[in-house]
Amino acid sequence: DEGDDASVGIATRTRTQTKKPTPYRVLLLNDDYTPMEFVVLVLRRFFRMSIEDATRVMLQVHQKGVGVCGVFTYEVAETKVSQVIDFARQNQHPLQCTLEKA
Ligand code: TYC
Repeated sequence: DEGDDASVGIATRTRTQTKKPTPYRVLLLNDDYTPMEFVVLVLRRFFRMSIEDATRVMLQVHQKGVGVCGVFTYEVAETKVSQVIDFARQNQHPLQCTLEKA
């Protein structure tokens, strides 16, 4: 009867959805010195964009000051930011990249 180990159940709840990670936007920032073609190369190399998409995002950053490269998990977003900044530094460009909660 109730109280015996054999007859006392354990309450459980089933979650239908698995937990989704918080998305983060990777942003590219404008500056006066980085060549436009280098920014397009960065968008193609690290964000796998077509020439058309890369050119559109580069021009948006150039005109508005900031643009979205993509949305990723925190870990992936952080890696992209580091890769872009390292690559820009290696090429003596001041290009800056950052992330924000989407
Ligand atoms: N403003 C730069 C120029 O006129 C081009 C540029 C675009 C730089 C986007 C950075 O994230 C950037 N050469």
